[in-house]
Amino acid sequence: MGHKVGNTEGNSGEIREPAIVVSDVHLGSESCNYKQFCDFLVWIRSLDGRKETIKCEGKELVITHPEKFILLGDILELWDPKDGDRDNVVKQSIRPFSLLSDLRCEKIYVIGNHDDAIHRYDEKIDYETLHNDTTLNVCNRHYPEEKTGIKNIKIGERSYFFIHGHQYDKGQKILATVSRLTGQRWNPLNWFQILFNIPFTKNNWIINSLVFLALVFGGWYFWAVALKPNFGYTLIWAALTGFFALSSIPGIITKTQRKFYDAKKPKDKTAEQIIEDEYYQEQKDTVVADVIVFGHTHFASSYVGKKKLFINSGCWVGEDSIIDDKQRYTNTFVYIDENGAYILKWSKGKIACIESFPVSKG
Ligand SMILES: [Mn+2]
Repeated sequence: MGHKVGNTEGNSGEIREPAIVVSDVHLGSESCNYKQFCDFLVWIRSLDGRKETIKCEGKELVITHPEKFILLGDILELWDPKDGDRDNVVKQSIRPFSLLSDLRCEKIYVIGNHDDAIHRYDEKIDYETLHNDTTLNVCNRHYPEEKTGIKNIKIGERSYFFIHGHQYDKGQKILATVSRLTGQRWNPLNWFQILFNIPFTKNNWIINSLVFLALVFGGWYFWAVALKPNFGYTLIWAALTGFFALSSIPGIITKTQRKFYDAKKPKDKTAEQIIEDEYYQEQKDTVVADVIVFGHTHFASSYVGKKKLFINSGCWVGEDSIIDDKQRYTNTFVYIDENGAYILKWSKGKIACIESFPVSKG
């Protein structure tokens, strides 16, 4: 095993063995490539004590077991799970997390926007020791975290910084601003999502919405015509109406929110588009690293600019497709060793090289 991060003298954490990065698995969502992701984890486990050599842009790449496995955000789909039901997230998480915990390496879970609901675990899970003496660390916004005093992770000659990437996204600005002003995470859709996942609401939201409407309109009739204004009845009517409003409206919103997200998300943008289309604000960037690895846009790609190399780790949802004349691959991951970084694709047990960023020698 290589060196452990925790070097308090320098500003870099350093590792000697590779790191593997995945993002945007969206476990529990409609289009998550759950089975392929599990197979991929089994393959990583099989690298223990074994090497796999592939061809990457004319050169040989020797893949070995990682020292760090970085989950770079949106691993869980807590905003828009299949059928709005968070039980689907639990169902699709048991196997991946059991495979993950078995891996003989350090696991870093960086929280994205779709799994922001678990941000409290940032403080609760800090280098938690698992059954095989490896550690799990949950990071709120990026890795490494500020509180460690470590600015970046050095692998070979390059320094790396890992961030989910919604920080570069205009569409996420309003949420971030309100959260900063109120001092608490603000996400109205998440609030409705949680209310929807109360079993009584989840199972009966349609009938509840009919009861709600009947109470609203029936209430007017009884109040004005049949009973005449009466404080006691009005109070009961108001309480019942409120209860059924809370038991139906979250269902209606949860079931229609996908349209809202689809219209708003900057999905499928390349690293270049995200960095150059004003998403990325240079003056606010205080990251000290040669390479920024991020996800969020579901487009495995790279960009050199702003004196940095940006690598997008892609996603594990949907199929390979052509977007704006560019080939977009899914089921991708970033492999980093002392010789450079690589965007690779997992495809039925075969590893394909999408792009490579070797450290220039000499
Ligand atoms: Mn995201």
